[in-house]
Amino acid sequence: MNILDYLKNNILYLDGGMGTLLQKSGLKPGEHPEVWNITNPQTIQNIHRDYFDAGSNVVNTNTFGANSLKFTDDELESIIKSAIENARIARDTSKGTQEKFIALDLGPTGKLLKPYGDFEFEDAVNVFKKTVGMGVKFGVDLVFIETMNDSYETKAALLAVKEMCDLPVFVSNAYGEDGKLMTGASPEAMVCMLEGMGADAIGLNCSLGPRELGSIAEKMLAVASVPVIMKPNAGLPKSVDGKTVYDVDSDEFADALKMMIDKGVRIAGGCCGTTPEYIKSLVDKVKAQERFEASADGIKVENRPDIIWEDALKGYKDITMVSSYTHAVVFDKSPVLIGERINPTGKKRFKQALIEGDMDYVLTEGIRQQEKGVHILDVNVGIPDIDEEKVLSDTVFNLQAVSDLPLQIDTSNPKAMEKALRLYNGKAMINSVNGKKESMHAIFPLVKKYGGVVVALTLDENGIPDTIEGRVAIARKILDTAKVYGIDKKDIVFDTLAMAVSADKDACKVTLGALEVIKNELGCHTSLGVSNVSFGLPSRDAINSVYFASALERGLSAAIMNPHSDQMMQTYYSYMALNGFDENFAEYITFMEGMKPENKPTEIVSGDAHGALKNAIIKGLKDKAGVICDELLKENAPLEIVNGDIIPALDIVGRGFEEKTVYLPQLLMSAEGAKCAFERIKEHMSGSKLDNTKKCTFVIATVHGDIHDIGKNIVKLILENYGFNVIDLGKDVPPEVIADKVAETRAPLVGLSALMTTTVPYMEETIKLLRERAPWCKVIVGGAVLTKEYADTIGADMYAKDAMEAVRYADTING
Ligand code: B1M
Repeated sequence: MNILDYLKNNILYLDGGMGTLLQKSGLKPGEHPEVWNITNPQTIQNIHRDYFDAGSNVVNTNTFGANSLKFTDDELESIIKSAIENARIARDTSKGTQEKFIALDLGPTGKLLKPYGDFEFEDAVNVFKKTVGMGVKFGVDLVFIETMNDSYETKAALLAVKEMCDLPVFVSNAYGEDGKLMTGASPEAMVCMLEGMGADAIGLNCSLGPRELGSIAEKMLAVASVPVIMKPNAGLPKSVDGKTVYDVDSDEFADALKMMIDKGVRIAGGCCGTTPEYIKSLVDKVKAQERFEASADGIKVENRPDIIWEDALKGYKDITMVSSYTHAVVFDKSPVLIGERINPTGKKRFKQALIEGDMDYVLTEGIRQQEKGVHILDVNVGIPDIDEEKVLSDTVFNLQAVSDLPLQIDTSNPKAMEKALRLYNGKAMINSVNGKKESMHAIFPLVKKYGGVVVALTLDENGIPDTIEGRVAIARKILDTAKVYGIDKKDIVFDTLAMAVSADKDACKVTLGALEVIKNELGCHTSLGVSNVSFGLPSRDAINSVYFASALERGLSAAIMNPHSDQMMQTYYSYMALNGFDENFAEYITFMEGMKPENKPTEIVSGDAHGALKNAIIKGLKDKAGVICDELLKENAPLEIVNGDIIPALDIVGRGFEEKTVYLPQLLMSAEGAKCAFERIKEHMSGSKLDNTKKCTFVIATVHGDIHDIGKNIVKLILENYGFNVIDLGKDVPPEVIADKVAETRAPLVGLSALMTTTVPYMEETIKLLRERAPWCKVIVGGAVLTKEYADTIGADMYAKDAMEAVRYADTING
């Protein structure tokens, strides 16, 4: 039986932890568990069989880390072949009588994708494709993508599966305590993107216990039309006598998970710390659930989970939503604002920026619109003689690094559209399709493959109808054709085309009339490029804002508009307040207060270069950070820029990260911005030593486990400028490497940097080792997490708050 057919009437039980059991069987730290498929097949078969015997319907092959980054092609092929064979033997020899399926397990590559890391998106797709191709060759029933904590890598994996086979595919992510993925995605954003791309089931696994993951699963249940998966850990890990133990036993685990099954979870199993005992307990409890329960009027009614869940499968959610790498934007009753400013039409400076490749100019336009309160950014880079495929995908790629808003990809070039959709990290709005056959046949396959909400223009081969009926008829035709491509009505938003009213006095009536019919009779969402209505007229904002209000009253769902127009924004906030979407008029009041001249935020002007540098770092505009830093260096001392601008900007981002208003991708982009500024400072200082005496050797490193090296690099630069011979061992440096180097060079000075509470213990370990192996050396420690008191506790000779303190102390040792 196909697993998806089985799911229609049944709850599906997964297996539990594999790593935990392998460790018990002797797997050593650092050893690849996947190799055990070949070297210890019996052990792997026994684990799979125990899960099948416990009642699991699905076991995941022991291929979590089986990919071409870790293994050669030949090794990979034999690992995957034996992994599937082991699962098959277990299935054939299990005494369990339930339906049984084998899933090819696909875990993360362990690399961070660009722009946050150095791994190309397409390289990630290819790595996954290789594993999937082999899995398909040796025969599995489905593919199970799991434990991904980055939405972008998840997309790469799902795309790879879709491009390699037609097998069912389940996707499960690892959420943190904040209810988000490491790179910031909310559960709703993940459902939005993955459902759009055609995942057959979506859920969460690992990281936390069943109770902690419950609230995240509920968020998924509220928006997912496909079955929701839950595969938690056996609670939270604790270290007891040097061993990792989990704090939730099988009984408690099963109770908590059964409660979630009652709420709608349809696919359940376990992750780290869980064993066949946990799965058995879960299966027994759900199956033992009383078949009859008292109803409100005292009559016993049948309560069979398998039947209840047939209803749940009909749990189609008619929700139109798009997403970015962090969140989903839902088309609901309150209107969605789509910023129109990333568009060269009629903008000389913008065109020039596109031609010159001035990406920061384009990105700034996006950031400014986000600050004005739009929910989605339209991205159009179409000018003649430009390589639109490249420029559009570069813009989409870079915009995602500085803004977390969903994007509306706006091009009439299907190739450029596909390239941009492919590397978009979420479910985009697609602008646009129209009623022409050619357009529908070019765009709908893209919507189906990559997911998206497509803007459908009510025009076709015969042009734009000048009647309401004509435009609605095209809308019907578009809906019918979309259905043939398997595209749901909820993923189409109709644009009934705002025409210049100066050229046709009835333009407004027809557009808004068609909009109303489409909204009320076809039950579809609508969108309008409102500003078009005033083309050719003076004081365009006046017409635009009244038109906008009329459209909203007739049911407009989304407006493509200029958020820098105060009149348009006033209309929006007034509409929100008048229609009960703005509790206590809070947003309205904030907006109106902000409009008073005395309360307008000071724009960062070129004269205020310090503010501009901070802003560029905070926003992650690295090229800009470099250019402004160059400007500042003309009149400011390098260390003043470091201490007065760069560090405070990073502190602001760091605070945001702590308060969960900034996510790792943004943190990374800010770090890049800071590094760019720092590079300029370095260049500026090269050749202009502050002290020309030759001084002693100074070994410097960021300690083991810590990759924060901006501070360490600053200290290094200043030390070099004061004449020290600095040997930089880099970041994440193990204690032995540092001790070896100091012993080898007989350096009298060592500098250690650490930025995290979790890595300071390695600093202590390093100092201990230095005391044994290089007792002559003096150790200076620094880094935001340290204090003088702590430095004393771990046995350092000196705590330096900043680079200059390090230099001053080092000078005393140099003699
Ligand atoms: Co992360 N990070 N980060 N981070 N990061 C912090 C440190 C954090 C405080 C942010 C926060 O939550 N508020 C937090 C640590 C929390 C804690 O330990 N309690 C944190 C975290 C949690 C993480 C990750 C775990 C996030 C994640 O993956 N979920 C991850 C860690 C990965 C790892 O290390 N294993 C991570 C990653 C990153 C980025 C890669 C994105 C990036 C680093 C890029 C890089 O360095 N190449 C980054 C950044 C930029 C920061 C913040 C925002 C800024 C750090 C910085 O560069 N400051 C930081 C928050 C903050 O500090 N406000 C944060 C500027 C720098 C010049 O200052 O290094 O203190 P600092 O150096 C100063 C002085 O301290 C002194 O002189 C320098 C100049 O004045 N000094 C010395 C430093 N070393 C010295 C040595 C000396 C003498 C003086 O003698 C030898």
